[in-house]
Amino acid sequence: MSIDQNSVVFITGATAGFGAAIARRFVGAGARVVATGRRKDRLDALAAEAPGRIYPLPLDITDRDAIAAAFADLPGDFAALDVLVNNAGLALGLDSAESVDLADWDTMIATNISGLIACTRAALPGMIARGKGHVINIGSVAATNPYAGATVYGATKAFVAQFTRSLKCDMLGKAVRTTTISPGLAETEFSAVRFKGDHAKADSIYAGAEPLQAEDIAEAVFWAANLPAHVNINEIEMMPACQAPAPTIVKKD
Ligand code: NDP
Ligand code: 8X3
Repeated sequence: MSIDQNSVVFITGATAGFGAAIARRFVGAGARVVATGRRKDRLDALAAEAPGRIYPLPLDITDRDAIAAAFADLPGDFAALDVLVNNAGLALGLDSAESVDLADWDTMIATNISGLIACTRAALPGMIARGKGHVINIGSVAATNPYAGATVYGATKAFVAQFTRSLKCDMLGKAVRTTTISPGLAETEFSAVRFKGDHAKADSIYAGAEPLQAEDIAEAVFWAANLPAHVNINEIEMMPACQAPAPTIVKKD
């Protein structure tokens, strides 16, 4: 469907990284955006960039009741959602499975899986009733490329990819498209979150590399959304040129 001034896009995690860039990309094409996330000051600052086009809506997607209320109470101009971008998510730590803090695993599952499915469930009935919609989920190359310390993070993203594929089956004949965008190394606040504010450690992830930027992911999301309604992009996997899929590993001696 073509994205224009009549389009409404709901984005989770629009306070930073991909989500903020995705919001700017859609607003740049004339769309109205519901920008959500927990940090209200960031949402307000984003909304000030395009008065009247961005509705700042504080939302913690681990809160089921808050999700239901958020989708039910959208103001008129922002209520008829054409696109839901399930972007909010995180990785916590790189600890080995036997010593990981279970609370970190729980938080990743609550956000990357439970939050994403609840937002999807909330958006679908309206999209189906209006005869158009698109659910775009942010996955990760970690879904298919395992690495040490990403047991649960990678598994949550594998869930996202399979959920998106299965959702397409449910949506056949209902005019709702589903897409997974699976990025690799991208420079955002992701690593600072993963390392719990240790910016030196976070910066070392990107040092000497030329990672993807949030705008690269935003462009892919926008492209998939802006294609004609009969075209469904199932999945886009994208990496920076300096990254390659992981080889299998063999431990010797
Ligand atoms: P950032 O840390 O820069 O942004 C993450 C966003 O998620 C923030 O806006 C944050 O908002 C939001 N968020 C986190 N938890 C919650 C919550 N409980 N409720 C609502 N919003 C929440 O990271 P990225 O932009 O890089 O990450 C975006 C997505 O992309 C994630 O799903 C991540 O897993 C995925 N990804 C990232 C890659 C990378 O290398 N950067 C690569 C592949 C995938 P707030 O804190 O204000 O709530
Ligand atoms: C984020 C990319 O490789 O750090 O999903 O897991 S990676």
